[in-house]
Amino acid sequence: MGILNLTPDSFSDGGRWLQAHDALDHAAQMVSDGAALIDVGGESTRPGAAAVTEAEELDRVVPIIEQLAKRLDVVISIDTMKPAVMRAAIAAGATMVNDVNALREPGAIEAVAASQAAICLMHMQGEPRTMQSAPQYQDVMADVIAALSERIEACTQMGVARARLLADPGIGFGKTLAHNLTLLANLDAFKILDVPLLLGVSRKSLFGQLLGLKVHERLLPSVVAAVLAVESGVAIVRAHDVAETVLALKTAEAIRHARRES
Ligand code: YH5
Repeated sequence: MGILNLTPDSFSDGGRWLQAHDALDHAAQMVSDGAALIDVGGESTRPGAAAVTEAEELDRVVPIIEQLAKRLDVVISIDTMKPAVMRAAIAAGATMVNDVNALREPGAIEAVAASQAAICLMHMQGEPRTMQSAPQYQDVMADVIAALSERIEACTQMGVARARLLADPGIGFGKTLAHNLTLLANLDAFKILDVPLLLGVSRKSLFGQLLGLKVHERLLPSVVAAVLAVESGVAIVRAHDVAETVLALKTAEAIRHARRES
């Protein structure tokens, strides 16, 4: 899953048309590099980032999704917490909703229930603005699995087929470095949820904390973590650097395929 960020700082400030052109070019490049999905996001969930209004987010994502759906043979995912954005994105051609808030916003389950869109339910402790202030768990594995299980049940109770759901432990969303490492080291335990897993580690702060690297220096650890995640059973990895991630995953897959016992 290639990341297409449509926040204002993400593309050149050469006006709306140039920005849209750059975004579509970037998406086409990710597909050519091997992305099977493009995750379109118009709101920032970084700690301390400015809130984006619904109108602004719709303005950013809907025209791009329409163009992507017309031009590229790829699954389009919408990364949003807002029910109105989910509805508009699905109408524009998105077939997956990726919600870091796991459809907890009032009206969010209803917004996707009538569609056939796939839904990624991500775990987050707290809310984006404050989640990194003092993350606490009794048992991070048990707590995150229980919270995701509760969201899966909330969706199925509202008539969303379990076959449409994916789960994501939410690396960096209300977690310390130790919490993130525990989750990454025990991804196989999430199989108990009985839905495919999605994971986002690309360029995240845990690599800054662990290795002292700036955002632009985090390619190698991001790719290593992606390979380990897929080896632990993760179905989809969300990545900025699609070309490098795909090469690494293809290599790991070829080696795994040659195993004698599988
Ligand atoms: C995710 O894990 N993450 S947005 C801070 C960074 C780098 C990257 C500089 N949406 C996820 O990518 N959706 C985001 O440090 C997501 N899983 C799913 N399903 C945050 C992000 C990032 C944050």
